[in-house]
Amino acid sequence: MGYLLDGAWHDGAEFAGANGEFRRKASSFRNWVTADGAPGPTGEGGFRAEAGRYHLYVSLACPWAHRALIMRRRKGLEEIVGLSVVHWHMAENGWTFEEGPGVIPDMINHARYLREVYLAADRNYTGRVTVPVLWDKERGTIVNNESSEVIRMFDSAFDQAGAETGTTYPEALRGEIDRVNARVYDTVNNGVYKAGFATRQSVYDAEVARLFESLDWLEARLEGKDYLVGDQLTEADIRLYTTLVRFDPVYHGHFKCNIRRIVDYPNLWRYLKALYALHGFGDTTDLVHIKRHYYTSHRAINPTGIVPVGPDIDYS
Ligand SMILES: N[C@@H](CCC(=O)N[C@@H](CS)C(=O)NCC(=O)O)C(=O)O
Repeated sequence: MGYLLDGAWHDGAEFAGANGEFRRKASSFRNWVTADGAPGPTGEGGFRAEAGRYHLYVSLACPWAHRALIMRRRKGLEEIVGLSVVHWHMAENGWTFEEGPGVIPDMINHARYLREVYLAADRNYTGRVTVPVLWDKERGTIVNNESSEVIRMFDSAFDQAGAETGTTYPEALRGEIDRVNARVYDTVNNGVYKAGFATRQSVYDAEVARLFESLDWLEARLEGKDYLVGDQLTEADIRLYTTLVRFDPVYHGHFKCNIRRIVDYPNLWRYLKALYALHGFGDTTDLVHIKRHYYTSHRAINPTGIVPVGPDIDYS
């Protein structure tokens, strides 16, 4: 755990704000790969979608990076966008490429620590060194390190560069997808972190209450339905999936989100199992990296680093 300040690495975590709440800092590289290289919604242009030009850095443990991994597989981008996978253990040096099962070393920047990739893009970088990272081999820089934007690029920018067609962000459903995403992001995807890293009882109590209100709302929403928005798989499902699949194995115990488990919700459990079975979902879910990462990396909330054996869950 640590961060870069003017290009220098500092060990230590500043999770809590003054009131004991967890604050997630905004991502800092916000350019977009587009079909023709025109600027996207933010940042500068010059990042045209091309096979072989871009490289994705992920952790298999991280729910934000997992979104990008699902989209990369589902859009048939595995031959088009390269991949490196960090080691699950994030300690005093942040994410590393230490050898281990499932780790894919960095053959692009030959980094030992992920921070070297950030420094290759900006040698005076200040901020957290997070995954996912989308790297441009041609310009030698980070295009974007915000997962919600990386999945939008993967969804459409590469369609003429050899990707599978089909979108998870169809025009007619965008308003509804955005509304669902907003609540799910704040109270579920990030909600589990806000509960887990709270350092005051009242903050934890409030965040857990908000999280379970949203899970109850999702449970009702999925009654008689296979997907969150419309009757097709959308980005909203991908964004919810990566939190749901980590919930019972990690967030329920490690982050103390334990009013109910996902298996206790008939609709959410049916929905989670159905998504798990789809191409790109279960086959990108690595419960070994997931459990080891959380339980061994967050020593402030699990000082022994012991990884629990259970729960015994069969997602298939
Ligand atoms: N807003 C970012 C968040 C990414 C993020 O926080 N990733 C975590 C792993 S789950 C990370 O790399 N944390 C390292 C750190 O904060 O030092 C996104 O969605 O892409």
